[in-house]
Amino acid sequence: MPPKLKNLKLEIRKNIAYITLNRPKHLNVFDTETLNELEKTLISLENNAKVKVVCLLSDHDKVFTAGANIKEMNANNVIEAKHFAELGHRIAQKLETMPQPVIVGINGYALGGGVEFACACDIRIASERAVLSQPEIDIGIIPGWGGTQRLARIVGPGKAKELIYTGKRINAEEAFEIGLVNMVVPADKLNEAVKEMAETIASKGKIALFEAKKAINQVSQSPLDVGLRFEIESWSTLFETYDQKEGMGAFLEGRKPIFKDK
Ligand code: DAK
Repeated sequence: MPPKLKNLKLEIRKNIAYITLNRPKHLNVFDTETLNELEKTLISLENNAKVKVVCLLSDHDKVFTAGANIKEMNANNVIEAKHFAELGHRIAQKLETMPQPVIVGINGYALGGGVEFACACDIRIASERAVLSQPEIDIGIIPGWGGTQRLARIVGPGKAKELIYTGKRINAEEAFEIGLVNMVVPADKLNEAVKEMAETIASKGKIALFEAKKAINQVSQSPLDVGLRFEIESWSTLFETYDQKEGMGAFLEGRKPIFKDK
């Protein structure tokens, strides 16, 4: 059963789940309530056999998210701060390791925790109006939901240090140049671009898709020899599947494959 949602919207269409951040009056800021909803939603989706791709979007035309709720954090005692930190970490971890590929569509500001969650997604698509920043240094902290680690793995330690030490904002074009986003599209085409990418991915066989995600995730978790061994194991298990036989058979017969996710 999908959870009851107040600060997010969830729609599932054609094997694709669309999660939309929906607190426009509060700049889609992540407070504990929203984080709890997001965690429950991701758990319900990872266990939903019909969902092949997950998309994360915003309903606000100027903001993906202004990040974690500074007012709430400022009032935290040590125990609450730890709970808040762990909750955010669990969500980033879930985005990164849930079986389905996750695509994030970034429109407007993506600040702090918003960039951290985006970095945990598989594919980042930005609108021309996107502005990304890790501004935590300006409020006396550092990124705390994996930002020092994932951002550095995506753009390299040098660029991550520049962004995190200065807290500077970069626009979509700069984010594309440093490899932080996969592509940049006009603002009014963002949701369509995310949907198109999601539909392309969802048209593939689910088992191979999920194995590809697991194998590529090894890059940040294992040395090369372990990752290569993982790929051999993963690759060969696919030869037990209907989709491998269908895919190769269809190629040899000169037709389009009809995958059955089994
Ligand atoms: N939290 C709480 N309130 C926020 C907020 C935020 N992140 N961002 C904006 N607001 C509030 C503003 O205070 C203002 O409130 P009122 O004055 O109306 O009561 C209202 O939203 C509208 O903001 P502005 O007046 O500033 O609106 P503008 O359109 O002029 O500017 C802006 C929009 C998003 C560019 C600007 O508000 C801004 O720069 N906001 C600051 C964003 C920021 O620094 N975000 C990073 C947050 S730090 C952790 C791990 C990770 C994290 C935290 C903890 N642990 C391990 C525990 C992550 C940290 C972050 O994300």
